Amino acid sequence: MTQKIPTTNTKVIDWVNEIADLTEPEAVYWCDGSEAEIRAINDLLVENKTFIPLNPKKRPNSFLARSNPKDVARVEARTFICCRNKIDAGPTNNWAAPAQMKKRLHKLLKGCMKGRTMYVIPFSMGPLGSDIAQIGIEITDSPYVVANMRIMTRMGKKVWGVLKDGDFVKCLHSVGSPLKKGQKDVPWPCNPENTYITHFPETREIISFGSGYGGNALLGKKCLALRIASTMARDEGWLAEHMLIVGLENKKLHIKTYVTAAFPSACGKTNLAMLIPPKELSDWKVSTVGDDIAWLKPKNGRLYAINPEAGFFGVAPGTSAKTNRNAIESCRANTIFTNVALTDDGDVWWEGLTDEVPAHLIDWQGNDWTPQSPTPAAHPNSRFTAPASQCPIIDKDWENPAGVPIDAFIVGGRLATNAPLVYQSFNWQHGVYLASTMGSEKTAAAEGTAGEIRRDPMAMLPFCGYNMGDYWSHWLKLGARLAHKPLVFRVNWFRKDEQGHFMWPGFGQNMRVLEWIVKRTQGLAGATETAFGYSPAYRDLNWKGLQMSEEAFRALMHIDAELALKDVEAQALYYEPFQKEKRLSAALVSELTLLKSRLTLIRS
Ligand code: TSX
Ligand code: MN
Repeated sequence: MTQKIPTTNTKVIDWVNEIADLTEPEAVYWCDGSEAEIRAINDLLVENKTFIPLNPKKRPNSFLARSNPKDVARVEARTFICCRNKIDAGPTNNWAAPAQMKKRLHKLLKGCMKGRTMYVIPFSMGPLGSDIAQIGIEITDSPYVVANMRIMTRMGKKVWGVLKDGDFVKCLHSVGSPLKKGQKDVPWPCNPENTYITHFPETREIISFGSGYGGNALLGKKCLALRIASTMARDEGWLAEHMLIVGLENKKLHIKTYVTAAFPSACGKTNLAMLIPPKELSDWKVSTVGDDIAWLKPKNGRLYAINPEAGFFGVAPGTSAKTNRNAIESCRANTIFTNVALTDDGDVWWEGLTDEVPAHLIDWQGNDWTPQSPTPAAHPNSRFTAPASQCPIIDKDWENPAGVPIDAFIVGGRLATNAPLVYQSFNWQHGVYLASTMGSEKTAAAEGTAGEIRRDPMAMLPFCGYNMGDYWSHWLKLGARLAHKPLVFRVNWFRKDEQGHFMWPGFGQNMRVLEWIVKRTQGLAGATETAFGYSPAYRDLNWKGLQMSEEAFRALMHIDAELALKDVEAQALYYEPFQKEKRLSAALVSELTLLKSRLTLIRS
């Protein structure tokens, strides 16, 4: 079938021709985003055994994919920022010189799509035509990527009308597994030995080779919307952040505000984005704008945020009707599941989905599984790809091209000791300091000493496309110029007592913390000055329907000055590489000095 080329943009046409000449695919297909197209792609994936159709009575129009066991997650060791000067990638990124990396990739890409179809996917990150949105074009030899990109982005022919003869982010992806004449394909082609996830921020290009999984392959997400977009945002004066966006409304109080939140992995970000308040707090309505990425632009002295994505690529294990009913509803149909288990009646299952474990399953590697099996049925990083529009509490303005106004930034981590439930920064500068030092405790002994904090500044450690020190300076400068700065809050749902029990019930009960945060933005809630920031007193939180004594709350909020001073020393060490490179703002050094003096004054 010969297609009419759907664009007159010569930059697109020249690039597509150049890549086709280099990679030598059997055919080139321009995606239009139509229903007929996705039906044909799904049929092809079923025929290739990449997709197993699920029971249409249980899970309409949904599919299960099983990846190669060597291709199950993002590969940070193989992820590169390729800018001219190494120092501009900073001490937290892998760096390669652009010309050298291009040379290496050129060798790998030569003929790499032989025997495959090359798909051209036009997509918009953000509502089509929004002035906060960006257009990308992904070239890929993976139909699985096409099916996922159709859920995760606004994909299809409408993009050409918005792009016209404008610029776009070039996203080139190959599974790196060419087929010889007559060679039978495998369900999950990939090339783990030669995987490279590379970013060229100066020319706004992404080249990804060898992996078909998640952020390695769906290039609109981590590669474009975070790594490339963060450098665009630095250059153009906005923010591209690894944050959920949530609407919080209380009709009785005549409040509707939006907040964003950054957390490292395994803190329940998607759960917070879709939180269901306990019944005693049912005058609050929570609505989801996004669960992973926020693009924020200043306008009239305020920050307005859009969710650049159109779907959820959520971690399946641990997601249940109890922990996140809205996520479960979101993937009831029209969903791609990757690396979860298959039930005997053609549905999906994963650890934590139900209290009762099925007596028999097919595990993520296609093997028989019973509750006695030594390995999990679903891979710990197994995923659902579901349309955001299917979320029961999706915000009415989630596709508003103007974005939603943001009143607060929440940052947090997973800390067992000496990290209070919630506190507010003294000001913007102090808030940037709090976000720059956030992180989670290392758990496995293999990853270092338990109790040690793995810093994940703004949850951007693997996703910032430039020097992290410069990124902090960008935050400081951008906020300083805002007339209406979002308030910054640090939270921790994971404090444990001496017996190792969680001290805070978490989940829906976090609404009490969100209520205090929203009321702070409106000047409606009290706080007390502590060494860490402004903290709620017992009387400042709404306790209706939750039994927690003042004593228990005090323990949850307690600051041990001695332990905190040890952490100040650790933070100074953590800042050192940025300081050596002269990329650390004096403002952050000052914040550390001020915290140290506050703690010294209260040390007994
Ligand atoms: O997602 C979580 N959130 C945020 C919810 C909006 N999780 C799940 C772990 C991360 C994937 C949590 N786990 C949270 C939380 O607030 N808190 C905890 C810790 C915890 C676990 C179990 C209980 C309490 C706290 N169980 C009981 O209290 C009975
Ligand atoms: Mn994420």
